[in-house]
Amino acid sequence: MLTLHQFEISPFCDKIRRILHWKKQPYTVREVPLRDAMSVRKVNPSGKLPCLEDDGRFIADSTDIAYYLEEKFPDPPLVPRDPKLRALCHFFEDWADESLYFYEMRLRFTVDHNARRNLPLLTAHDPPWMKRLARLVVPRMMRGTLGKQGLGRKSLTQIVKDVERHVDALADWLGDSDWLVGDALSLADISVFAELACIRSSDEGGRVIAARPAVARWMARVDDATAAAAGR
Ligand SMILES: N[C@@H](CCC(=O)N[C@@H](CS)C(=O)NCC(=O)O)C(=O)O
Repeated sequence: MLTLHQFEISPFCDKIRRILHWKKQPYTVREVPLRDAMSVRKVNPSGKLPCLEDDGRFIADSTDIAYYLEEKFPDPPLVPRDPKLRALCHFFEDWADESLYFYEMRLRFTVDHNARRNLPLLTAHDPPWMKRLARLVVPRMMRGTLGKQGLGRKSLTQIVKDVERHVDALADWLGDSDWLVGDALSLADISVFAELACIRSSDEGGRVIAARPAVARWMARVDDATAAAAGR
C-alpha cells in the first residue's frame, strides 16, 4: 500500500496526489501537522514533504516520486517517450518547482490579506496554540527564505508583473493546444497546474489568471483529469 506523507496545502503534495489519481492508484495519507514538522526528518532527512512510503521504502522529492510512480505504474503514461518531448516536460516541471513555487509562497504567505486566509489552512491540523504561533512566526520565516532567494526583495507590484509575464508565456505557449507537451496530459501539466493553483488562490494571482481565459480553461482541463485526490 502506498502512503503519502504530506502537508495538505503544499503544491508539491498536490502534485503527487494528482499523479496518483491520474494513475488510479489507491493510497493513504499521513497528514503531518505543522507542530510535528520536525518529525518529517524520520522519513526524509531533508525535512521536506512530500514523501511516498511504499512497503517500507521511502521516496522523497516530488520529481523522484513522479518518476518512481511512472516506472512502477507506466499506464497511463505521465512522461513522454519521445526524447525531445521528455526534455521539454522536464523543463516545464523544473520551471514550476523551482521558479513558480517561490511566487506562490510570496503571494500566499507574505502578503497580509492572502496570509490571513492561508495561515489557517496551513495549520488546519494543529491545536489553537500552534495556530496562534504560526500567525506570528510563519510569515517572518517565509520572508527570510524569500529574502535570501530574491523574490522577497521585490515589491508586490514587481511580483504581479512577473506573474503576468509567466502566465502570458503559458498562454502563448498553449495557443490552441490542450496540453503543454505533445498531445496528452503529462507531468508538465500537473507540475505547472499545482503551482498555478496556489498562485490563483491569492487575490492578485486570481485576477491575473481570470484575465487569461485560455490559461483558466487549461487549468480546468488539468483539474478535471486529475482532481478528486484524497486529502484535498
Ligand atoms: N523539491 C521538493 C520541494 C518540497 C518542498 O519544498 N516542500 C515544502 C512544503 S511546500 C516543505 O516540506 N518545507 C518544509 C521545510 O522546508 O522544512 C519537491 O519537489 O518535493
